[in-house]
Amino acid sequence: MRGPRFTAVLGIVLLVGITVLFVTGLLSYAAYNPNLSPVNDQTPDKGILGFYLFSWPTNPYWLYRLNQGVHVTLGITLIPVLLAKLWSVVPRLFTLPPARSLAHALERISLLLLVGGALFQFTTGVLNVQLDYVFPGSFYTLHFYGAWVFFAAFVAHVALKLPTALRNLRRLRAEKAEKPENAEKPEDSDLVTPRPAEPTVSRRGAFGLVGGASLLLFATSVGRNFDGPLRQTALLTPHGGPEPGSGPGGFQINKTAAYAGIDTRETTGDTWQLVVTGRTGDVRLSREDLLRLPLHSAALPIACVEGWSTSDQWWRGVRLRDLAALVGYDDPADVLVESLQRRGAFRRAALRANQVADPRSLLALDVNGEPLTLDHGYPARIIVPAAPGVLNTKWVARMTFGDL
Ligand SMILES: Nc1nc2c(c(=O)[nH]1)N[C@H]1C(S)=C(S)[C@@H](COP(=O)(O)O)O[C@H]1N2
Ligand SMILES: [Mo]
Repeated sequence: MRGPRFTAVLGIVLLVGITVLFVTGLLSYAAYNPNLSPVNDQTPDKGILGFYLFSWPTNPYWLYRLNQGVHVTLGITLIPVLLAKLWSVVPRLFTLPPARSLAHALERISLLLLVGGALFQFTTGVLNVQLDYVFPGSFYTLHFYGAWVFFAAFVAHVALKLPTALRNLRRLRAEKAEKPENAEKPEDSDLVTPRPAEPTVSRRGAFGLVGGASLLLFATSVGRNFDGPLRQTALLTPHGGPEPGSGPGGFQINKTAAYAGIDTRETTGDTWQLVVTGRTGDVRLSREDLLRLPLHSAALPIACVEGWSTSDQWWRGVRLRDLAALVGYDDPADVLVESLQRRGAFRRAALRANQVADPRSLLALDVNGEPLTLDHGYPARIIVPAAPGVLNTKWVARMTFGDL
């Protein structure tokens, strides 16, 4: 069963899959506005690795939901393929002599980065999806640098191996066409175990096992991208947070107010005030004041880096560009949004001018026809089309417009 055909097929699946993971991963990184220093940037020393960064667009409004859904769901689905591929090449690990030439030695060292990188990326990714922040340092930093190391080794590996994989597949197909009985003959390759035990499963059976395992993982995680009964099918990747319940606020809650340490006394009518700062100084607004400004609605999802997202929710509130205009920015300006929250990672986030300018970008006061629930950010939260959930700051206390 172990042999060039098995390895080549799995390798080509991974070639396509990992390339998609890398591209969606880089896009996800760009979506965080990591150039809006210092708040959004966890990797200030990225140097040329940030060469491709661009202003993340606000169209189509489901862009991040799709990108991150593909990144996380595909990553989970590829786990059995990755493990099977590693298993299929285990004999290579023990080839003697360990290095036949300098080129061979370099190739084997690159495998360390390739295999180590793959295990590192898949492990940190899965842990993040499961909210298990057991690793030292920021997930963001580890997964970003890990991706570059892994992908560099991956590119080198593909350049070295793709011709062999394609040649093997072509040769095997030709042999099978000539003499069908050859298809079941042992193949001649150092991937083949010299003294194999009696096979207990056919190669087709092995592909079925890998594909079936992938399908099972897919079916038990894709539901994270939807609300309602579909979400219940995400058995393997529960969010672990509180059940959002039903009603207008009945969609996924990331961090509850209690978890974020929000003091409810600070959110009440007489205490809470939004401070908006800009060219013309400070403006203070109560929730009542905000409700008297022109209100607009937008149907937008929340889409988290962890790969879960909600369907579109109806948000109503004040346009960010109207708030910018209140403090002297009729032209687009960036904004730093700060929460009431005092501790924790997501208490502030910066948005770019193009995000502020979009008429659907709101400081939301209501959702689905009711005032925001405390867990969804009452008295006011940010909602921006196509942006990652982490930029949608909850329990907003202060907004500072200007060039960031
Ligand atoms: N103040 C504050 N805002 C926050 C967060 C937070 O922990 N604190 N979490 C962010 C993240 S990571 C996401 S995905 C969304 C989730 O919004 P929801 O809980 O309403 O679904 O809120 C964002 N806003
Ligand atoms: Mo998130």
